[in-house]
Amino acid sequence: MKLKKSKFKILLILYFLGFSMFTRVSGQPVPGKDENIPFLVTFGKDGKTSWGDYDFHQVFFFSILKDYTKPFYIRVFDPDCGGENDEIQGVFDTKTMFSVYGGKGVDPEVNPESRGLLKGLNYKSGNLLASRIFGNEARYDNNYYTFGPFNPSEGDFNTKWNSYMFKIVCEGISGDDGNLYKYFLSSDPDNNIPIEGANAFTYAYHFRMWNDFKSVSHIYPYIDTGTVYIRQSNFDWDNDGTILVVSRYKQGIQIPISNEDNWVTSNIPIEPPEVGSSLDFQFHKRQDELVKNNNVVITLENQRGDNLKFYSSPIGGVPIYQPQMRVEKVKPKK
Ligand SMILES: [Ca+2]
Ligand SMILES: [Ca+2]
Ligand SMILES: [Ca+2]
Repeated sequence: MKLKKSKFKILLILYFLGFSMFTRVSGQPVPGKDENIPFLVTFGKDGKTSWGDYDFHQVFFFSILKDYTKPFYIRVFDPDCGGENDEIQGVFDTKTMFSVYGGKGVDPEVNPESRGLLKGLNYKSGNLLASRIFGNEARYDNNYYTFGPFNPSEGDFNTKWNSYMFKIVCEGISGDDGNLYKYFLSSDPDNNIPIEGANAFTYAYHFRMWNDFKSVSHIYPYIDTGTVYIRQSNFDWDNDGTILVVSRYKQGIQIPISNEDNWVTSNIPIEPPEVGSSLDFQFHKRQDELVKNNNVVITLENQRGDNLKFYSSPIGGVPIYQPQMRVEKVKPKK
């Protein structure tokens, strides 16, 4: 009887663990809570690519479940380039434009050009809902600017995810400094109030590493059905320590890293237990010498050349390595 009770308890715990993993609400801050990334980064278009931004723009998507029908806001933290947080080159003379898009043409699953991966393609597809250019503005330094209100039905509806898609494009339209910023999807214009079931994702993650030895940053790509291997590309990693890939199945495989102003790519095999879950790309800083102000870009594609999404709130939760999966794999079939 006692055994039965404890078994039931374990099942109950497992059920709620699984349940909370899928309904957990933390996709609102970008970078996400589990990512431990200090800032997103976009340089003015006159910057040098050796400072860590190869295309001077960054595209992020927000998905909002159909059930949510109230207005929402996109809050940008430190949208200006000057004062605190930002990376100065000479003097602060950079202008950055943030633009919010909705409507047809936004959904990156239907319209690959919307992903913003290739120069010259129309990553500004969709209806422009709001836009603002920021220079060196003390008012928004270390502070929020709020876009909105937006109506969820102004988005591009995606049936598979039962969600409306929105897009925010950040462009360094002039100057050469690095604009560091963050986003928060909120139901309130003045506070960061998460929206249940919402998430954020990008296809080309441009971010800043911490300026300390101890902090490990993470990004969480989702492995969709049919993935056999993925091809990773990392840019301008400044030879800063190691990048490890961890999953339910992988204890931690080290991938080749870039140094200064170069891309390094490699293939990573995907095993069946990893499909339908997230991978954990871990960014460990080198320990002998502190690499400061390291900006880096990561993109992934599958064996068909289709790009993978990095979710701010990992789908299925943060993957934890489960050694028994390896044992099961090598067990001979009866
Ligand atoms: Ca400058
Ligand atoms: Ca900034
Ligand atoms: Ca760098």
